[in-house]
Amino acid sequence: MRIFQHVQDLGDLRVALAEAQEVKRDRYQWQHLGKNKTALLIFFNNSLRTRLSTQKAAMNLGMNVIVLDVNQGAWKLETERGVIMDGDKSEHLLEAIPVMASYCDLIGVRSFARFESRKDDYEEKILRQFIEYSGRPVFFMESATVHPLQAFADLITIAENRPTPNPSREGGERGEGLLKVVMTWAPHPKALPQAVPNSFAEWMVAAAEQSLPLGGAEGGLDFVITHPEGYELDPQFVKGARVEYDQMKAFEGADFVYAKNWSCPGVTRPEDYGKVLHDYHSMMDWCVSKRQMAVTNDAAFLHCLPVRRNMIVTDDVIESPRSLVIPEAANREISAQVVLKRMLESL
Ligand code: SN0
Repeated sequence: MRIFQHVQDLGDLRVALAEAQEVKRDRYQWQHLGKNKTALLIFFNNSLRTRLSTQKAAMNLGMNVIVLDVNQGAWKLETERGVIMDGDKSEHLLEAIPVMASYCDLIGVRSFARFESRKDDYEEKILRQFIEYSGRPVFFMESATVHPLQAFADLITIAENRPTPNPSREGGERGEGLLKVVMTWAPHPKALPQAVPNSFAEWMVAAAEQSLPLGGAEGGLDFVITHPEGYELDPQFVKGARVEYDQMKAFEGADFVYAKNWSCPGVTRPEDYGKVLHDYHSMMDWCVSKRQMAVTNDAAFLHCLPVRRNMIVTDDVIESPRSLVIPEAANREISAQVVLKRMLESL
């Protein structure tokens, strides 16, 4: 694997999930693979889980790791070609990328949406330059539009925690024994990227398309997205996934609830790209609480973290035994290790 950006880069998800379980069985069995190989992790934005879990995954594989926080001590980087560099940026990405690449074998990059231009963000202007000018395999550690290491960890967590099939789950109101996964928008005071919901949708749609046996009696997946009007996600990620604007209706019978805030994707009104469309005080009904969880099928709760309590989710729901946020975060080490392992294998 030379690029890890989209679900397709991983190929057959059954194989990938089996590989994740093999990593869990003994995560130190490939120490030879990473010997004398170096992973460079570059962060243009803050990180806790991505930084630690990816570093741990690389160490599990016997790799050396270099972490660079671009904003803490590196030269400020210019990313636009053609500008006269008389401002605060001392170095151009076009020199920095090949230099950084010369010290490593694999590169991971975190660079969030900048919300200056929808086109630049959705064309992945920064990550494209790393792919083009580094000559190294590049994995996305949350880019402007995707967060695939998170979505892979989410899929692993869902597969591990799906309700065990039993005869009473089949047919009837549960449809064909489908596993119901609901992704809900929730309020937040700041404008957040769409990377996490884009990838989660992309991976759930792929899991449904590949008929992963996640439901009862080996049934598939019923994926529903719920959000206020105006927050429609880009069709390249949601494909034909069902959107239900009534949050309570969407939650009915859910087995998993995935909460996340995102700013306006600018699909219907490009001029609103990256905006918070309503004052969050008027949207607090969308905060996931016992009220919505009561109509689910005793759903498990997922969130990528960091999460703002009592904005996205109430204390009691995130602290309940049905909250999987900690095992979900722990699976970030596993998803990263599968990806790094595949990249090492194809060096
Ligand atoms: C990021 C996001 O894409 O939503 C990273 C999630 C993995 N989240 C934030 O930036 C949260 C910032 C905040 O102040 O709550």
